[in-house]
Amino acid sequence: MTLQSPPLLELYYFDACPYCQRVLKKIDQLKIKVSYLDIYDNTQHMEKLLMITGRKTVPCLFIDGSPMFESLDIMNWLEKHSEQLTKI
Ligand SMILES: N[C@@H](CCC(=O)N[C@@H](CS)C(=O)NCC(=O)O)C(=O)O
Repeated sequence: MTLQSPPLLELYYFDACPYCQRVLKKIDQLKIKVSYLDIYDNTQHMEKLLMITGRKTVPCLFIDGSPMFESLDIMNWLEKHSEQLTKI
């Protein structure tokens, strides 16, 4: 995937999820700007995740509105596109 402009990144997650933690660590390492949506901190986030994807599974990274599941896929995608992403 070639990115035309830096995409909006939104991560649905919760703290106690180990798969989320490894994605959070990768985001931190790469210093990528991401919006965080904790699904237990705010039930509206979980409802939105369920409404859009039909699933409650996290981590889920929305890339310009398109959901990506699987922590390893998300980490690989972030790594691959890191240079084109907005940094903090
Ligand atoms: N293989 C997935 C596992 C993700 C997973 O099992 N997440 C748990 C939380 S730790 C979850 O969301 N379970 C609830 C569900 O799938 O509905 C990954 O690596 O992302």
